[in-house]
Amino acid sequence: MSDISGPVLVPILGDQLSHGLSSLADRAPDDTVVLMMEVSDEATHVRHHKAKIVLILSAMRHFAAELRAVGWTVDYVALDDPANTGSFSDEVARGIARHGARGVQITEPSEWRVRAMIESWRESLGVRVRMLPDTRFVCPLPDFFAWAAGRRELRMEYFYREMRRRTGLLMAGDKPVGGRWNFDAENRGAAEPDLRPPKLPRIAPDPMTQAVIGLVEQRFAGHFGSTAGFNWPVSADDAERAAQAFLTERLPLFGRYQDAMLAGSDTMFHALLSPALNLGLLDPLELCRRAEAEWQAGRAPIEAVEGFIRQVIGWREYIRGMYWLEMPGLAQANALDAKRPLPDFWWTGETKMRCLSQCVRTTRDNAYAHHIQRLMVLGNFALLAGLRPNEVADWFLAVYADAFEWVELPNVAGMALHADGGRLASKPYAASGAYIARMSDYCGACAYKVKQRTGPEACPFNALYWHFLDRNEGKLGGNMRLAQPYANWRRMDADKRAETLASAEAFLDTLVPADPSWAR
Ligand code: FAD
Ligand code: DLZ
Ligand code: SF4
Repeated sequence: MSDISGPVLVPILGDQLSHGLSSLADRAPDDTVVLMMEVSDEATHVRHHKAKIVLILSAMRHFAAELRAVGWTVDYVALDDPANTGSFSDEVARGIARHGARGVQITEPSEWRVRAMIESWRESLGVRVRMLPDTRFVCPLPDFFAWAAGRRELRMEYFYREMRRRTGLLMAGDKPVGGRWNFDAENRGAAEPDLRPPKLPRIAPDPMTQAVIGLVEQRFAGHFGSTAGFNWPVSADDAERAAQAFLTERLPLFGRYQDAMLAGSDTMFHALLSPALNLGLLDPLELCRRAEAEWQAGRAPIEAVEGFIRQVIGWREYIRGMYWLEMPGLAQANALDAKRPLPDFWWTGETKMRCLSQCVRTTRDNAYAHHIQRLMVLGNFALLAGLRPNEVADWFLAVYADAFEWVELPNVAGMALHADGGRLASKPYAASGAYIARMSDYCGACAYKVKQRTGPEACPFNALYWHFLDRNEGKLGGNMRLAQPYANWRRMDADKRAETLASAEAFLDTLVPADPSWAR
């Protein structure tokens, strides 16, 4: 504890850009210095997509300006400040010295790695460090742990019902409106080739964002991704416009086409609000109340609004709880013993598999792919091909504008790869090419034939699907939800099975491992 009587230093991290942040709530401007730090360590611990770095640095600069406008003193360390040390810990130490700060107050970080760093400050900094809960979620972590305690199965659906009761969203007394908790059955519309989802409103980069684009293009030139079409909200005002456009233009069809994929639309009817939510530019509960109001006003159907609210107060909150429940083990989890290195086309996009090349392309151009592209194309391929979970997780953490480990890792290791042994999902999301053919327009113009199972022209997903089941029979053969596919596999005659496995292996042999320096 220091005997200096200077101000309290309040570091605000790049995903804590909310005016109601707990670390500011009991502070007064005359006794507080806010510290914001652009540090190279955060951009390079995995080599983030250039547009993601632009988003975070520009949003930090906009937020600092807003804080100053309402009277806070903000000490802002820019990336190109010659004295910048490049790390949170060293910048906080420098900040304490600069201001003679008597203590540090910080909202708990969203990632385990950064929490461990902050806990070490208690020893290293020589001043009091107070860490406060992050109140920007619907479910406080202690409540999630209490919900999880003693349950054998931690299924999202039951957690979600608790969140509906807690928030009162789409509730009539203690019953769900419409008599059902979940309208997912109505949300499986396939892509119709002539579907034309509305274009997103253009958020033209202002001078502050343009300056950051210049800086990032120069400092992180070798990182993956393009900044050319940068269109992410970087302030609460931008995020409000983006939310309004979603609620009025895309929410009504969000549900029906939630699982659909079209080569001509990178966004479909999705919200593209995850970066703004994860940075703190939008409040998740308020957004859900506005979605509910669209249904109440008769402007959006129940299946769309319930589907959207389920993603936000169900999946998003549940994923966060699971991250803190399962860390640090989750980062090493590999229940299916997957050993194959990440193939190079995950970075280059150069593959004849059209579904995958489309997903890598939108990822490179937009730092975005929608949920089904992430889960059923990229994730499904990684699962079936047995890619190493830590390499897949590094890739997902690096390339998406919304990727922070708390939300990326449970989705990758748990939902997509089943690397957590089924803690999060009761069965792997494994699918053959037929699923992609049904839900997208990718297969028509693909070099591979989706109806063919074996041989050089066959869709690789088909043989890989059986290869996955066969090689994991010891671990998954007893899963009741896979009983039907395993029965089909065992019924197949021996020659056909051998031909299928050989075809999968011939394909796997063609994969060229990526240069690891893409990610780290
Ligand atoms: P929409 O489809 O419009 O959904 C609305 C909102 O619901 C999203 O903005 C998001 O906040 C929330 N949401 C939906 N599904 C999930 C989910 N599974 N987990 C958490 N929140 C959810 N989401 C991230 O925010 N960051 C990630 O790093 C991330 N990595 C993922 C990796 C994989 C392998 C998978 C399968 C999913 C991942 N997701 C991640 C979840 C989901 O794909 C994205 O939240 C979504 O695609 C964001 O786009 P959107 O705003 O258009 O979402
Ligand atoms: C992702 C990221 C990047 C690229 N850069 C910064 C930065 O310069 N300064 C900052 O405060 N935050 C950055 N972030 C987000 C942090 O990684 C994120 O806030 C922590 O990981 C949360 O625990
Ligand atoms: Fe993807 Fe197979 Fe369809 Fe090609 S045929 S787009 S590889 S699912």
